[in-house]
Amino acid sequence: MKSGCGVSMKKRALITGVEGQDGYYLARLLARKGYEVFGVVRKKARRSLSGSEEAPAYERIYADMMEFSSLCSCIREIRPDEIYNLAGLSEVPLSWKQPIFTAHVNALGVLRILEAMRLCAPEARFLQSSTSEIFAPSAQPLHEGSAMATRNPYGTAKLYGHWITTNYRESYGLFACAAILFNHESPRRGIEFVTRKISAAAVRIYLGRQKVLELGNLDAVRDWGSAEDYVRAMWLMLQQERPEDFVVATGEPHTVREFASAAFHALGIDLAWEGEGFAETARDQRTGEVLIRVNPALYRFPKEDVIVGNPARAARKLGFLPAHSFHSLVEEIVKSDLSALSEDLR
Ligand code: F7E
Repeated sequence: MKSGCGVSMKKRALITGVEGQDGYYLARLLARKGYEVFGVVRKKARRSLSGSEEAPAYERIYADMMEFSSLCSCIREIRPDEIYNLAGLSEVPLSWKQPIFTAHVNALGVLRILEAMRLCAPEARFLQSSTSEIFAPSAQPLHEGSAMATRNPYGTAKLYGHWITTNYRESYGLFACAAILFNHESPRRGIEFVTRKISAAAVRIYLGRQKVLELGNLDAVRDWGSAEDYVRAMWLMLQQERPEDFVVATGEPHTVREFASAAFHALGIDLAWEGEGFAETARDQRTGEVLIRVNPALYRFPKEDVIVGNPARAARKLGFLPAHSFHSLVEEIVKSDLSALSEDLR
């Protein structure tokens, strides 16, 4: 990008939800690409960074997804070239406990920021972080044209965010697109998601700090990719000539049971599964101790089906291929938990 007097200027990116998992990786990616990165945060930080903490790769800018005027001022001030909307509640079960908040942020929040962009920076490019939860369950891998139907307040609010992005693209001609992200994980994933829950518990069991891990539906199938990879797809989408939506997935189905086996295996523990349904358990093959059992209270209703994506279009049009395999991702998360917990115990 060039300024009026011909001096080369850095591109400017604005990220909402910058303090979450994806925000961390996206800000880091954009900073490495030479962008000036601005991260929307709601509150002033209460403490300064401790010596070992990494400095964020972005400058903080204060605004709130509930407050339209704050988003307008922030966009007017930054004049971003690219806006990445990652803000929102992301835990599906929590969206049942906070359905109204979920709708305010995950649905109307998208509308507020799109309106702010339309009024204050219509030339900017906009990416909505959409989700596989907008699709009707299907035995077939889900693609950009798959039928949409939601099962929970999270998915329903995200579906609004998805469609309003399409509406603003088609009716106002904004460069606005949605990355339809399937489950994506990293060492920075919250402990409430099943991948980090399994990894952290496996490490605690390995270190003798926990006896048993309780899980819900072991047969649930997910398409787990890497958050670090998926933010690269987001960036690629905003570098295209035309705004288009893309499924961002690996195309590989894995059950929760497989994830747990891989996580324990990364620590040298091989699991033997036995029993069925609520009575299923996993024992340490060497010691015979039960390490995993099912807790029916952790099942979700309505019962979920397989959620797997078809990443063909992103590979073909964006040249996007994930760098992590399923096993390298599991190992990365487990190793990170192992070093963090070993450090804490020192
Ligand atoms: O569940 C099953 C659970 O909570 C994955 C978010 O990023 O991805 C994420 O949503 C699966 C589900 O993620 C436990 O029933 C079994 O089938 O890690 P999760 P999620 O709900 O799929 C989508 C694409 C998003 O957009 C969301 O924002 O694992 N499961 N046992 C369990 N899940 C949890 N959390 N805990 C269990 O004990």
